[in-house]
Amino acid sequence: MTKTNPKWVRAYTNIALIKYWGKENDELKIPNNNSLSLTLDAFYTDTQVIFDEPLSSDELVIDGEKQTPAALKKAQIVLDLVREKAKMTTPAKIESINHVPTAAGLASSASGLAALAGAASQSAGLNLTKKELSILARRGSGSASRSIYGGFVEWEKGSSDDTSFAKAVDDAAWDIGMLFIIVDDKKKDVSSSKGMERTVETSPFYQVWLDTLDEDLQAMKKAIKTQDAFEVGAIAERNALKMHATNLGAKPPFTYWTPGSLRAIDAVQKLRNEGYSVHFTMDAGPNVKLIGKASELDEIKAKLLDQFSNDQLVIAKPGPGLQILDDK
Ligand code: 2P0
Repeated sequence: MTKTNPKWVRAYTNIALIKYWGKENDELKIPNNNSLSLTLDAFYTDTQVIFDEPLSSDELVIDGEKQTPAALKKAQIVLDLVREKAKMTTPAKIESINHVPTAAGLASSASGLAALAGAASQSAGLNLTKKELSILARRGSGSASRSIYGGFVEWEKGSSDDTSFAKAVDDAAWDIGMLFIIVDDKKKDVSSSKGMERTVETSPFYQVWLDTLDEDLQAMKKAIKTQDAFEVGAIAERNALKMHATNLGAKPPFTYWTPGSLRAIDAVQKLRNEGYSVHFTMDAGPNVKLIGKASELDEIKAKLLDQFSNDQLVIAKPGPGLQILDDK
């Protein structure tokens, strides 16, 4: 059966302030710990899925370029789950457009897989709840579970496919935002999936990470509730440094940091010494993300232009959750 009334669906990327690092179940992508993120307005993916009988197999086209079967694999996890729910076997064509600044190298699996979960289920005629969409997106990529919602979002680890999903925590409609320092746009040597797997299996620091996670999470929720941007940043920075420390303890050790990352971190510390309410976080790559008061970010960006180019500096404000675009 062909079901096509496909619409474009938009999902925004999110950056974790309490990181997801390690899986309890690789296939189901059930994490070892809860994570908490901020959805951002600056980077997003638009996706449309067309289930089409004449196609002989699934196709993935990103920014006009047909992707390899290897790249298609992750997307097919989501497509297969949607086909199973909709009781159909029709192949699909996925078309995606990533809206990221040219130099960014930030094409994110979070926005990509969340947009795909929304677009595929919409096109198949499934009327999924946000909870169901979060579960579906999670099966594509863990962090995508959080991009279903806007503002601050917590992904509760749960213990099974049905109980591991994200929830909105706060709409972030207050003075908070992020500034990305793009120091490098090359493909990373160790993918996040491989990196977290190696760390879970071999790093003696990993258990400490897990043991102190709940304390960070509770402190973060309190800081969000009191709308304390300085404290949100301070907790996020400590949590990120701990996550990156687990990687240094792995066998063999690895790091996502580059000399450019350290230059950016140094700049953040100098800004803080000057009195700005600013901290940083980093993910499975060398780019550095500043967390601060949205109202200070233009001034901070102007100061950073001494050391970084305009293309390397991107301000992001809190963004919305998944959107169906009726008029695209
Ligand atoms: C996060 N990261 O919480 C953490 C922090 C990177 C560092 O989620 O294996 O692409 O597809 O579930 O979601 C990146 O990992 O990994 C990530 P899979 P994903 O944002």
